[in-house]
Amino acid sequence: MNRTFFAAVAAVVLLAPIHSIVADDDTELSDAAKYRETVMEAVASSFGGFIAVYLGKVEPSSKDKHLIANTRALAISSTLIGDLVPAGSEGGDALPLIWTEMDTYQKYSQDATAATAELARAAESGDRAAMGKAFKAVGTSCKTCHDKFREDD
Ligand code: ASC
Repeated sequence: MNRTFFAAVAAVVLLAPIHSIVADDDTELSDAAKYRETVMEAVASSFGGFIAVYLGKVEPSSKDKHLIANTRALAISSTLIGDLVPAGSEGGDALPLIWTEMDTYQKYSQDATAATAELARAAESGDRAAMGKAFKAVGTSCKTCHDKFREDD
């Protein structure tokens, strides 16, 4: 295998995960729907990062730093949820009900903003019990909205 070919294969392999997030395989989706998925992936990733550290599945050298950074990222990306459903962005896993019950969607998005901000505050305080309580509230917020507005997996 010559060097250029090897470099080309390596580039494809390394870039594949980024491509799968930025450009959905479903070419029917509008850019706005793809953007919704990109932001929701960021929300899920930072929540997942917090959970992995909080539950001790990983033990980074500075545990507090990871709890704080993941929950700050989560709180920031969650502030975008209310803006992810403009007219014309229907599709993907988002159920059409969002656009007929927009007030409820917006209320849930505000709940997510509040719950994730509380989790970030709990992480910054270092209080494990407060983190546990806020963690549950964030999970409930995700689930409440998904049960009503997201297509079942
Ligand atoms: C996640 C994720 C969700 C929520 C949900 C909580 O990490 O991707 O959709 O948590 O499972 O109930």
